[in-house]
Amino acid sequence: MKVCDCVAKQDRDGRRYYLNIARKIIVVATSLSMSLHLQELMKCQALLQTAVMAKLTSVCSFKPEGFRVTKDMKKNFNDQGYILVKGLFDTEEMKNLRTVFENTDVIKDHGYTVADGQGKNVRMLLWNHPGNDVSGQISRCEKVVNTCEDLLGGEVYHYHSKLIYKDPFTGGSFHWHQDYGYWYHNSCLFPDMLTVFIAIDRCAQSNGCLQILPGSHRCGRIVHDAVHGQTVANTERVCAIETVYPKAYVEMDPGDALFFHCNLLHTSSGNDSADRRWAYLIAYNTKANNPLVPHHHAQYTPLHKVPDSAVRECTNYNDFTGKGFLDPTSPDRNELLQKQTKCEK
Ligand SMILES: O=C(O)CCC(=O)C(=O)O
Repeated sequence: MKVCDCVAKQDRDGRRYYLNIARKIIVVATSLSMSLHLQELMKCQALLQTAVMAKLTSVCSFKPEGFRVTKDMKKNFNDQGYILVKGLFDTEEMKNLRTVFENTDVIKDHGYTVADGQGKNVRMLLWNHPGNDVSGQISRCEKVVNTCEDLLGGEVYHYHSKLIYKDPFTGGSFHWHQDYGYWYHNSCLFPDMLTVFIAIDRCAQSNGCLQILPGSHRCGRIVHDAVHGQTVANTERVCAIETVYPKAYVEMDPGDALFFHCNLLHTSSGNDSADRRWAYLIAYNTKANNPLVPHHHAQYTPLHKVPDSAVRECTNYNDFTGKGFLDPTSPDRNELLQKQTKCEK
């Protein structure tokens, strides 16, 4: 039997059993230097990779009238650890958000860079409170906050937000991690937290879109270590989990939003393309999970929700009062970043 046949068969007849056999055959064939055609081996590996790639199944489209989390969406979130809402923000809303980051000095004033250990740079700005500019309206608008509350089952507050900007060719990667791998150390006792990843630019495999292991949140928090300035999930564990919950690429259009559980394993590659990849990430915690000890992110602070129309109507692009940026010019910066490396995002 050809190795490829074996891989193809696993696709038809049952994912894990045949997949493991195929993997073993490749390893054994390689180690015994069997007269396996190189082409055959490569074809086999390509098939294997396609075979283990998961499809995104927890996907819905935003409908402006009375958008709420349905039973199915909640079940999908519980089973898969995420829901992808296509078109949560429209072109006009995204244009309004872009104005904040593109037409002001906010990135120059508050942005900072962390090397990813692979020759590229992760660049971001981070703030702890929503504020009143367009980005604040987004993190307080009902279609986002109500969705988080329905998914987590209780009142939420803004834990922090980030702009992550992966520049063409130089934008860095994020190693495999769970957000709760960081937040656990902030004395948040329960994994009742989530992140909303909003695509500002098209996010594709070529420019370093998010990659997730759907369902992996059910494994609970796994051990993380500090590697290359990031908090990284144990590699062997991630590999093992990947055989059970194969990887999916989360390709998104501007305005799409991924709501994902804080124990969902995720990563993203560097940007190897000429296309910018900017994303706005908002982290929410539940009121009932207020961190035991105050730290560098927000303690419970009531969130003043705004109607969805506020995002489009907002004309505040540059008054950032009260946002509490992580200050890259502060003398405490190194200490802050070290802290961040250890236990925050
Ligand atoms: O923006 C990305 O590609 C990933 C960001 C991320 O994983 C995070 O901030 O937790």
